[in-house]
Amino acid sequence: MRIVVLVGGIGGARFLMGARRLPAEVTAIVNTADDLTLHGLRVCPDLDSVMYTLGGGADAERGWGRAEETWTVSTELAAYGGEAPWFSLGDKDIATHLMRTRMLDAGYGLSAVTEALCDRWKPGVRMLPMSDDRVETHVVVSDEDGQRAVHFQEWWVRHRGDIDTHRFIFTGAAQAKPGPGVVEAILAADAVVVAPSNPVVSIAPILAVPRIKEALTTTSAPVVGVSPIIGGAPVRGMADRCLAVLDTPVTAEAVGAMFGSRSESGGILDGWLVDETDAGASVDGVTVGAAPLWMTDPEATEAMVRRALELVGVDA
Ligand code: GDP
Ligand code: FO1
Ligand code: CA
Repeated sequence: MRIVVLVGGIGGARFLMGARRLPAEVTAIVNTADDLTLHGLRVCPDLDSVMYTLGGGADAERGWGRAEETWTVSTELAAYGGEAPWFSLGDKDIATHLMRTRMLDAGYGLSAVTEALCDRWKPGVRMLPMSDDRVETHVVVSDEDGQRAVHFQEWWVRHRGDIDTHRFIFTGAAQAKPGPGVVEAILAADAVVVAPSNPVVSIAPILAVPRIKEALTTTSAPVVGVSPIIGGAPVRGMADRCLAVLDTPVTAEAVGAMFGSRSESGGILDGWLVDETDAGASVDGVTVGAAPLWMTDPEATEAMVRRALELVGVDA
């Protein structure tokens, strides 16, 4: 059994903690549009959240970066006035970015670099960046300085999304090729699952790579999504602020409709799993089911993955 899971960072990582318990080969296609270059280092927050979480090295409380982290480099940079004061890299984390940047500079693709980093972390799933090409989410905002585009991390971390926001742009996505193995994995899958990741800034950038979207619409595997919205709110993070930018209601039903029906509306879904609280939700052309969607531990999450697969007739 081959399962492909589309994921962002921490929500995606938690979901994979359950998915990897199934007797299946799991391939994660990971968002790379949060990535940035800082102090000359290439930083890939969603890839690292997944790799550290599945590898047992993540700071579970913070949701990003390493456990038992120290901040010496960051403090020293600040003493020079050279720190982006709203975005700090931990010392242990910096080693990852040094290794990644060194390999990228030597000419390896991000997928090859990720595979090499995973030799250490052994995440137990195959981790594929959505693309080896550079794709970055930029956000068009306005304030007293006028209208401009800022990097996603500046919008998310510095402004906490609390700024007049017009739209998200997935710079480079339209020209980006899927990463090596991505299309092949989708076409060879027995099921494709959209994790309960942020639909606007984690899943949408993956879908913005044209040949990934095309593979999702043409694969013979069913595609089932799991809602990150429970009872009208995201479980954590700022998906509500992101959805507001698109004028999309913060409901499981509206997010399902946003992804849309594969058979009827040029969307990607055959099935959509919502929390029991949201039972009764309906999405045109999509089979909607309800189950407990709180990822309290890997066992509960495994049960949730199984329910998602059952919804589209796949028995794991
Ligand atoms: P990020 O890239 O680190 O922001 O993480 P993701 O995009 O992968 O996931 C963020 C989303 O995970 C948020 O919108 C949350 O609502 C969702 N999420 C986190 N924990 C849970 C949970 O226990 N259940 C469900 N259904 N969604 C969750
Ligand atoms: N989030 C913060 O809120 N503040 C930070 O200083 C910060 C640093 C950081 C460094 C490396 C990394 O991989 C992630 C980091 N994050 C930080 C999290 C990240 O910006 C976002 O949560 C994600 O990109 C949203 O998925
Ligand atoms: Ca993310």
